[in-house]
Amino acid sequence: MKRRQFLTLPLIGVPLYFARELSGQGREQRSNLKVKTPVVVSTWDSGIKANNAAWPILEKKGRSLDAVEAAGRASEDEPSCCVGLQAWPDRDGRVTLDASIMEGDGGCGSVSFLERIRHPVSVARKVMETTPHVLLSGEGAQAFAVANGFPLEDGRLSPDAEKEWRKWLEKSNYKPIVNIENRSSWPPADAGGSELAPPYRFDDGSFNHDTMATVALDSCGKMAGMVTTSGMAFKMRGRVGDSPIIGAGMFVDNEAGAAVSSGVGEEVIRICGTHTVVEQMRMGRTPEQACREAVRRIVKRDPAKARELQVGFLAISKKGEIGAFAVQKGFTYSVTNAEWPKGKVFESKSYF
Ligand code: SD4
Repeated sequence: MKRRQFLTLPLIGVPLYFARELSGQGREQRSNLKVKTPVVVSTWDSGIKANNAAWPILEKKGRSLDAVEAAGRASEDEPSCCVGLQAWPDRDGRVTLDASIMEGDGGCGSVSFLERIRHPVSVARKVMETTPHVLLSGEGAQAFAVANGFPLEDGRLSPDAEKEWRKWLEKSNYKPIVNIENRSSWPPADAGGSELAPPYRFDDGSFNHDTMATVALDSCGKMAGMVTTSGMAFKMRGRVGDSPIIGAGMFVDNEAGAAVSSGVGEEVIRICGTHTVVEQMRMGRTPEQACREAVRRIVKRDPAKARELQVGFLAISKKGEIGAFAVQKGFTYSVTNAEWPKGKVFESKSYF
């Protein structure tokens, strides 16, 4: 089942135990989960599949960097609303992808606004390993990918994405407002019902939307992380979220820990989300406490807005403790190691 379908099945008539699963409730919650290493941890229930691609590498004492890249590629191959070329597009009907990858020694690479390339996470790794830069974007990122042997795919939407985009178009009235940054009210009174930002929730109440992010700690004690996403569905063309921004959507430091985020990227960028989480762990906080502090900063900035959006942080300390915290209920993560070789899903605690 696709992630979006999983999150949006109608609740009427669904047995109670299943309804609880839909919101993520009913999953085990653990505050201080100390696990055997090596270990790989990914966002959401679908993280199990990502972990399945990473675990054989870690199990054979492979590198965390190879493991997280394999997790990203598996997610990018999987049809879903939210990752890879089959995902839902921007408001102009084009799929634009963001991805990043980082090692615990500070090596990192990312791509943003990348079109028609199937494996952005691998392009991000190429940026890291073969250029003096950290982030390549748009046409330049695409040209770099093609020059490095990544095939240029056709730009057609998947049938599911086409359907959802056309449905969204029926209601949206895309009319950018001049100087919107200077308006004090949100949405501006003269917006005339236009959709100024991607919807934080879809009509069925489910949140927009699910990034895949993975962190791994290998048998040498080295950490790596990756994030791969199509960003918020129906975003403004050119919009880039937190996922390719090092320290926002993902941050890794072997001396402290690693963290990733999923949710409304603008909120994460504003507080340098995952860098905040890792610095909190460096100061002695547990991963859950560190994630909670980042969430607290998001909620404090605008409590009313925070009620309407989702952000989840997931972190692992250098000691192999795992923790998460989210603005809303329903943020889950998948853990795979020798104890749970097929993976186990946990639910994070939340502010609301
Ligand atoms: C973004 N954080 O582009 C990403 C989107 C996302 O679940 O899903 N998150 O803002």
